[in-house]
Amino acid sequence: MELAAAVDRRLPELLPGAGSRPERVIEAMRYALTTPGKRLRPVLTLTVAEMLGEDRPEVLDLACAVEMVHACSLVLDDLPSMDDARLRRGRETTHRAFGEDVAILAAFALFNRAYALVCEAGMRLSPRRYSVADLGHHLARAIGTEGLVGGQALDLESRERDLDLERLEYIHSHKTGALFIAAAELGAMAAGARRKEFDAVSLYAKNLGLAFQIGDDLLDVVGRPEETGKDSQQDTHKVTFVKLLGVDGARSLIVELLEFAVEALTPLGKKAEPLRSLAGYVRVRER
Ligand code: GRG
Repeated sequence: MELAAAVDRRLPELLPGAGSRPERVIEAMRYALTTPGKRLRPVLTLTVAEMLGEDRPEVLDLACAVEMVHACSLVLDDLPSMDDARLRRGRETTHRAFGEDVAILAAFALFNRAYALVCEAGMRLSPRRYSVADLGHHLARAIGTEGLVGGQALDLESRERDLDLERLEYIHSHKTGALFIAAAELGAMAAGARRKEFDAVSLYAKNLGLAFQIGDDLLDVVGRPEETGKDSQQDTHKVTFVKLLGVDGARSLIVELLEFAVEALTPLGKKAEPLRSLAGYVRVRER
């Protein structure tokens, strides 16, 4: 995909140059960030902005900031005290390659680079209707206790006996959905979206993100490590939609959520076609 390739090209340019200090941390940042991933969240930011008429290069930096937050969350998620994962994107996880101390520092360095980028790109874009503070605030809210951290915390403390739909939806829509929503909203804000446009892409992203995470649970059971780049059956001790609804039930729920996502785009008409295609991709993905 062309937009994902643009993200891949830009990401390494946004990190401190070779030879800068602290070398090992910067090397770990580069490792965590530039190992090939699907780049779905930054593609979402770019697609939304482009759909609403904003395609200046600064949007690419905003999108890369979203990918940096995602990369940070993966490094933290993989740590021994969290998921204790061995493989990510087909390679050793960052803490296994660099040590836990360096991995934690690299995660927080990526996190802070992301906020700096949002400020830099936001100031240059200076979008109609939204301030740089709006951009930073939306991203911050998506990550903290009302977002990724909140979802991850409940995920970690949940046991099989806690398996219920309401709790699962809370976990998934926070630990994964929140960054999808922020990615789409940042694209909308960069383009100076009107209320109706903003709400439509936000609702679309909410359903897309939830469908995507259920797909992730499904791939943990039925996916092939050569495709997913991760070990299978990592979630056996966790509460997942697949455990609650079975493989077929989880598949049906993905289809239903993607239909909701596409329905949310109705007010945007034909111009939302690229977002409909993105939903189609999430439906059939195998990695
Ligand atoms: C402070 C940013 C921050 C986070 C702290 C660790 C944590 C809280 C949250 C974990 C969130 C997390 C990793 C959720 C799982 C999301 C998910 C489905 C990841 C896989 O995404 P893909 O498939 O991966 O898009 P690629 O490798 O393609 O980028």
